[in-house]
Amino acid sequence: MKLWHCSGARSLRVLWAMEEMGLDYEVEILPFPPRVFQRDYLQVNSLGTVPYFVDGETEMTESSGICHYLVERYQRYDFGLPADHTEYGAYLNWLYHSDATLTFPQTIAMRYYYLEPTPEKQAVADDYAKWFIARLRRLDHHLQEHEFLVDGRFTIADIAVGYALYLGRALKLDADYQPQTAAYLQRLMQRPAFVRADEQGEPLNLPATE
Ligand SMILES: N[C@@H](CCC(=O)N[C@@H](CS)C(=O)NCC(=O)O)C(=O)O
Repeated sequence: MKLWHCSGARSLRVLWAMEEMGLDYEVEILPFPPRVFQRDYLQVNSLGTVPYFVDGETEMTESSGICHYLVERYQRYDFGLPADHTEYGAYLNWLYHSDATLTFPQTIAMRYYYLEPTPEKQAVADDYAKWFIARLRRLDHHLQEHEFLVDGRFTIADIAVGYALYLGRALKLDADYQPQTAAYLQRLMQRPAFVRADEQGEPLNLPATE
């Protein structure tokens, strides 16, 4: 299997999952954003986004979906839940929540704070940054009573949601995290597989906003 990755980007979900599972993989690290700095990448993935993932005939572009694929395809329920598990619905909900609800407003904030900053767009970025923090409400509440998202153990749901918290930190939105949420992110970042995944490539270096 092969992953196309940019340091700090959503492809980190996949790299982290492959490291946790001890899978044999190949990784190609690209500059961010690749559609600007590595134009020929568009011939590999016409979207120009990362992750891009290939495993035999399978090719995928959705970070949380690829983590789910790895659990199912390789029967790695040590990192996921089977469909007959009582918390299966909650598990899928966190997986979808991670990108559709949490990372979506973050990427708009990132785009307008850092990649295409203009005075008018600053207000849009501020608005989406606030939206992201508001959308943490369900997670904040859950973490008051639980160490992990489902089944009392670490799964790919923690990878998918944990990455959104990690990106929020890179975007300097973490001052508004609740204490239990900040502590959860710290615990996740101490996992050896996260450290191995995160140290691949140059750190994502966002310019100062002021
Ligand atoms: N929903 C996709 C989104 C992929 C995506 O937009 N990735 C961003 C990096 S976090 C990207 O490649 N942006 C570069 C660009 O838009 O040119 C996923 O979860 O993987």
